[in-house]
Amino acid sequence: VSTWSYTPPTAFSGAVAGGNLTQLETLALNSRLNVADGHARQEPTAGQMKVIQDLPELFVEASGKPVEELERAAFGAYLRLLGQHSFPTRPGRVLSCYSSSVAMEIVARSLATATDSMALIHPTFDNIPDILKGVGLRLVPLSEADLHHGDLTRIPLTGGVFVTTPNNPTGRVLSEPRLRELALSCASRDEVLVLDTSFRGFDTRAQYDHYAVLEDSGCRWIVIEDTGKLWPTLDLKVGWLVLSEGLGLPVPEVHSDILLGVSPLVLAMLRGFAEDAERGGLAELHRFVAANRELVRSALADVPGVSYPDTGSRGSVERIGLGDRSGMDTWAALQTRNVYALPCGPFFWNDPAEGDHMLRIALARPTPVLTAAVEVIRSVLLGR
Ligand code: EGV
Repeated sequence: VSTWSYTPPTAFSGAVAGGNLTQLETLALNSRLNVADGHARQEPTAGQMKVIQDLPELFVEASGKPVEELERAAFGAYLRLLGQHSFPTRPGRVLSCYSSSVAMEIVARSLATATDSMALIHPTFDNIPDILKGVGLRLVPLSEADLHHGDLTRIPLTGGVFVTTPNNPTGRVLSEPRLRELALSCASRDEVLVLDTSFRGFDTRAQYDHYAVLEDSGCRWIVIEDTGKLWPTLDLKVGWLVLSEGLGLPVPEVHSDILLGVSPLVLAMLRGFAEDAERGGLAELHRFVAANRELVRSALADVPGVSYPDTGSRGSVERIGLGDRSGMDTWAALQTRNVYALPCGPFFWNDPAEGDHMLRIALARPTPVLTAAVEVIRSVLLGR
C-alpha cells in the first residue's frame, strides 16, 4: 500500500492544542491513512458506480425538471429507505441545506430568537455545542445515561432538547418508547425537541418511524436528516430540516438568509444512491461496516489495556479505549507516522477529561486503508 506524500496544511498547523475536532480532521485530509473524519470514503460499490457513471445524464435531467419535484423524489426515496414513512409531505415542512451543520446553524439561530438555553446530549461531536454556543445559547449537558434511563422530569427546564441519535461517537440509539417519553415530556414542558439523525442509515434500530412518534406526541420538533455520512459521494450531500406544524420559530426565514436551495444535480444523484440502497446497497453497506469493525477489533485484540466501550454500536465510527494511555498523546504518536485518528476528549464538550483515554477511528474507509492504519495503531499502542 503506497502512502501519499504528506504536506501539513499550514493554516491549521497551530490548531492542535486547543483546536476542535474538525481542525484535527482537516490535518488528516491529505494523508492516505486518514481514519479521522466520519465522512464516507469507502470505494463505491458496483451499484453506486453506475449512478456515478450516469452523472452526465442526471445533469441534463436535473436541468430540465422543477427543483421541487427533484427535492421531493430525493427526500422521499431517502426517508422511505430508512423507515421514516410518516415524514411530512406538505410544502414548507422540509428545507434542503448543503450539509447538516448548515442545517444546525439555521436551527441554532432560530432557537436563539425564542430561548437562551438548551439541553444537549453529552458526549457528541463538538461542532454541535460550538454552533449552539455561537448564537449565545447556554447549554445544559444531558448524559447518555440520563437520556436513556433517567427521570426526564429532572432535566433542567430549557428552551429545548437536542439529541443526536444514533449518537456520535458512541452509536447509542434512542429507542422508540424512549423517544415517545421524551417527546411527551417536551410537549408538556413546551420545549422544542431537536433530533440529529445523521448516522441513522447505519443502524436498523434507528429506522423505526420517528415521524409517527413525533406527530403523535404533540410536541414541537425539528429533525435534521443528513445523507452525508452514508455514501462515498465526495461530500456531495444534503442536510434536510424537517419541521413540525406550529413550530413557532423563524426557521424558513433564517434558511432563506443562508441559501436559496441545494443543487438539483445533487438531489438527482442522491435519489439514485437511495434507490440503489433500496435494491440491496444498504444491507451491503451494513455488512461492510460490520466487517471493518471486526477487522479493527481483532487486529487490536491482544494489545494490553485496549477496550471497546461501544460494544453495540453499528455506526461508521468506532471508539477504542486506550487504558492508561492518553488520547492526545496517542493521536500525536500516530500522526508522526501519517496515521490520523481523533482523540475523544472534545466529544465530551462539558468535561473533556471523560474522553481522555479514548480514540475514535473511522470505519467507512477502503478495507486496505483501514488495515494499514490499524497496523500502525497496533504498533504505537504496543510501544514499538
Ligand atoms: C464526524 C465535520 C463540520 C463533521 C465531521 C463529523 N463538519 N465541522 N461542519 O462533518 O463525525 O467526523 O461529523
